[in-house]
Amino acid sequence: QDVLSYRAWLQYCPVKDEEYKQQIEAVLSVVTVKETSIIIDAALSELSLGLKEMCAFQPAITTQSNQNGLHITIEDTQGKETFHITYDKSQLYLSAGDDRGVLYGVYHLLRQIQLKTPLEQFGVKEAPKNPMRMINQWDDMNGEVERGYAGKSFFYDQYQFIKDRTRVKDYARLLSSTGINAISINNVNVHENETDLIFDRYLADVKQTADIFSMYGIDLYLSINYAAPMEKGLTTADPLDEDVKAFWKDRAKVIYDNMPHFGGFLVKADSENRPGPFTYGRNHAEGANMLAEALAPYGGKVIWRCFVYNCKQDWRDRQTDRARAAYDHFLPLDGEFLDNVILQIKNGPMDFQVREPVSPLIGGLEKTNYLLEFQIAQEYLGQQKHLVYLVPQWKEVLNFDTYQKGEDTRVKDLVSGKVLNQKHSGIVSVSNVGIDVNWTGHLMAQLNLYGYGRMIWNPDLSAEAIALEWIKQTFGHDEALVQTLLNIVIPSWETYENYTSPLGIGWMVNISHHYGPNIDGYEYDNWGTYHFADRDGVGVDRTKETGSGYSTQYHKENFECYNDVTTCPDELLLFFHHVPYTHKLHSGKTVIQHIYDTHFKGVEEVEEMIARFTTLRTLIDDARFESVMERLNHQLYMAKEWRDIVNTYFYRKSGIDDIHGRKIYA
Ligand code: GCW
Repeated sequence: QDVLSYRAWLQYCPVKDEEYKQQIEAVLSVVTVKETSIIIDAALSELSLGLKEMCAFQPAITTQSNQNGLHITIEDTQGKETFHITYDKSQLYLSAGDDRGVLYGVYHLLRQIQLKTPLEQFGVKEAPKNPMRMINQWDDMNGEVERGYAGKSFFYDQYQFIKDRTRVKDYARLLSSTGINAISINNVNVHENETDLIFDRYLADVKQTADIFSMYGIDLYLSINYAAPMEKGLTTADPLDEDVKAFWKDRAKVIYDNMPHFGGFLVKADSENRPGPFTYGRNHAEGANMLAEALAPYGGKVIWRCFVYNCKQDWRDRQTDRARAAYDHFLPLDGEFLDNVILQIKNGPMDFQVREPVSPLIGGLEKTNYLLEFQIAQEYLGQQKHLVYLVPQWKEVLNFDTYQKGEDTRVKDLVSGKVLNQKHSGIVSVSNVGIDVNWTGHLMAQLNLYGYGRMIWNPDLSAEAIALEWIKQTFGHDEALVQTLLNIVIPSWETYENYTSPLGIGWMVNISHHYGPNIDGYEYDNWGTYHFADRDGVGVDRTKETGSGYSTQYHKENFECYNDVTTCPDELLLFFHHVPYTHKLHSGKTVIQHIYDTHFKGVEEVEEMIARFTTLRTLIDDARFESVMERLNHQLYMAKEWRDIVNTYFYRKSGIDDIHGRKIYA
């Protein structure tokens, strides 16, 4: 059963329907393809593997076009990474824009067979919505994964690359099957040893890894240490210093001489104690452009993170608002970045909380390339011990209307480059994998990895459609099973929100490891993450008139909506306003009653999740069933902890009873 967990959604289980199998064999036993490339080779071996496993035959690959079967062609005019499949009189035609398009087309065919789609419905025309579809690993070379909840790294151990690269290759297969085309392989926090990834010590290993990923159409990037020149003997890392510029130009040459297909650098600078241009009195455009100039001759890119804020804020300081930081730092630099610099912007202004407004930088920047950053790892969302399906959350972000160019200027169209015509654009996310056999610790967290790739390929796929695909490929087609699992995953984000921090306020977690409830965990610390609960009320005033003015970073329509306590959506109320516990929500409930109700409800929903999952005992193999069940039981235990701690905390602050008289530990 470990095999099933390991294979994730590429299980290629034997097709039992004989008739279907024969139909597949009739059209796929011969594959005609004239072009070759390493990517096409990878696509063909994946096709052979899939067909062998599912239908017990292997296709004959030929260059002769007068054969029956699958015909693969490349039409440059079609656009990069696109594919077009037609089915006609027992012939299949796959015409692709380039070899990546061939790979994605082949994965599409394999997915359809796994989904038992009738051949007549194989026809499709696909183009990815987002040009860059990236994954960030937060793996350290000592073998740890920062915010890793699925065991250690399968890239590194004890400051060496792990020699057996099977895992890396299978990861590349999983990612490319969902359309991912870029990856950074080390943590954005670059420590001493990782600084050497761009030096002789590790370059050969990096190249070997890059070669594996490029077979699957995935460009490799490295996170770099902005102070690397100083680790290597220079006295400064000042981006305007000539020796520093020469240092990076020399590094770029060495890297690209070794790896012409290298993607570029990912940089976390002046963020959470990492070095950056601020140390030298330079701004972030100066800092990023210097690197961009070094990489430009080779077509390399600099991905520059906007997660810049004062992490040493004193809780006594009521002026500074962390939520404002990214916009305040980067909006004034709009238009100053070179065209191979791409900013990377977290989806919210804080840090991957269960509920945040959309970062106003998206919708703010006009003349800058950028990527939207999500986190698949559930750092603040139950750390892959809780079942939380993230696609519904991400889709809310993508569908958010920024009003940048008037009504209907949605995030999904901005980040895809469609509205502003940036040279580079797309979406990136922090990975959730580790060396655990099932990749993600919680088996159900595989859905978030799968869903991320599918959603950024096509943001108009519904969360249900994506989950359905994953469930069938992972657990099979039994109708009761499929429906039950769908009913479990779809509301799970809301359930998690119900039993954790209410109404958009966020945090309330234990310090540093971020797991489990601790309402005042961050309240009297630095880091800028406060809820300001007192005996009368709770929430952060971010309005223009009396608060931090964060609300003014949005365009008029959103500004007015958020800034006014009467129009601010309930789910974000405490993010924008400090209100009394007796404040009435749009739902008609008071804030305090909402807190009690959602917390009791959240626990009940987890109980229901367990009841539903229990009905699947005979429909899922024991190993996978038990592993999920164990985590669900833990989730229930934690949900109760959250419920009781949150309810007790706010009861003690407010002294207001639950109108339903349920048990609160006064
Ligand atoms: O959320 C914080 C995490 C850090 C992380 C940082 C970041 C890699 O707690 O672990 O560092 O975000 O995104 O840089």
